[in-house]
Amino acid sequence: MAAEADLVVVANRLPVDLEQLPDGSTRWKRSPGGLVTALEPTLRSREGAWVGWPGVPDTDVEPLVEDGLTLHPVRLSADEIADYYEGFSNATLWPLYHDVVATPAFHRHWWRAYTRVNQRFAEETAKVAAQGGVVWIQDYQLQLVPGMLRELRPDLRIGFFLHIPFPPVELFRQLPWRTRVMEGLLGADVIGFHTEGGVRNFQWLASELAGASDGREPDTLRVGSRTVRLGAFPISIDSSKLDALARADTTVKRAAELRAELGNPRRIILGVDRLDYTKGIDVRLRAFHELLSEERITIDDAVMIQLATPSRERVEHYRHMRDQIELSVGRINGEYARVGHPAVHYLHQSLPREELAAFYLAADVMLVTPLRDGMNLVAKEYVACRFDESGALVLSEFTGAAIELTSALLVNPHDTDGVKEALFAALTMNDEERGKRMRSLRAQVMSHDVDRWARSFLEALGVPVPSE
Ligand code: ADQ
Repeated sequence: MAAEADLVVVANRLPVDLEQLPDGSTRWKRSPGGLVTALEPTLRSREGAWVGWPGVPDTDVEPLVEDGLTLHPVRLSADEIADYYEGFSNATLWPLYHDVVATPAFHRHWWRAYTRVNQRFAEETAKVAAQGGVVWIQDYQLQLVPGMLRELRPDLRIGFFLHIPFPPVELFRQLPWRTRVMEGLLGADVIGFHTEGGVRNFQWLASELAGASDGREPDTLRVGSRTVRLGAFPISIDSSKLDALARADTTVKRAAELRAELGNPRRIILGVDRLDYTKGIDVRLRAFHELLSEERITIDDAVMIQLATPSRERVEHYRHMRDQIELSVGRINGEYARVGHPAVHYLHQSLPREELAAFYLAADVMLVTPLRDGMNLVAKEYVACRFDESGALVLSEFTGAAIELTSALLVNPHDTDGVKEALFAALTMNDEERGKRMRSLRAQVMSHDVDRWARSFLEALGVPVPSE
């Protein structure tokens, strides 16, 4: 059994996936997300642990110790994945917290599974954390864990970070279990959001639903005898690593190759998303379609590439949305493509980082049009790749990123004419204006990376972080 850990990260998923091979055996595969990259050095330097589901249901897996970091798997059954994860997390909370852009479903048996699974995460974490240790819980799947863990282990310092928007007051109040969720979150010592808007919404609801009162210092709440600190901690990316990847000869060469393969159009428009109804992929296809049909552009002027990572394919709403998007792509190509020259190139695939960087570098216009998004890392990744200080970013106002990336062309994704005009402006912008905007965007993204984000949260939680 691994030693107890001073710093424990708790997330729905482990930073590695257990893969089941055809012969029934299993092996670990690393799944390097931004969060892992940001937290790994701190976790390793503090003999840290990570608690999460390994990605395969109904399987008992022993903890894995790797380089001083303990990976502690939580067992989930196939039914629990259906009810806690695909159900309550992704068909209740996800649409509710994203401004009900899809209708949330409220089912009592989903809620019961969510409670049961959160309790299991709390119990597993309680076993792993050292006396007086620090626990950092991630995201909407685990909102009850802070309160449950505090019951089990009042000695711990507990942080919680929400990666998606915290919704407006009237929307959160629709949740039948709103008080339980609020009390769960208030078990933390520090609760982090991407934006100040999230902090304000939470503050109001905490006093309304859970009787919290304002603390002595700004952005603190009194809950019984405890003080809970709230804060906006906008997440980011490993900016310098991505900048270096984009500058690599192989990436520059691949970007030129991509342009040539597309037939050297004057402009390339790019969209990159997890295939999700919050991302507004339909919005940008509509804007592009209308510019073509109004003959303001042709496919020699501009082609569009949409990269979409497969996501949540077992949830009904996602299957329907995928059909709709593929129908639109087919329709645009049917009307405007020539043989060997599609108007829209659509890849329903997840690409390696190197290839993704080449796409960012090849694209003259990046279209990021979510109806609602906690942050949106894609917008920041595009900026980090533009070491040439070129390229134009069209960005939805309803992303967390819009608060920091004010030099983008900001759009309201519900306003098709507005998106269309911004896209046209981005396609026709002069070099000087484009350069000015991109320099300002890069100044922000290169100085605010994911390491700074992790450091500022852990410092708020009272964890001294060693400098590099
Ligand atoms: P997501 O909703 O997944 O994250 P986002 O922040 O855009 O959204 O991150 C998506 C990631 O997937 C990016 O790193 C991107 O490069 C990658 N990706 C997308 N399509 C890809 C493809 N086809 N191939 C390879 N990689 C691809 C949630 C919240 C966000 C918040 C993050 C972090 O919804 O609002 O920014 O967490 O907190």
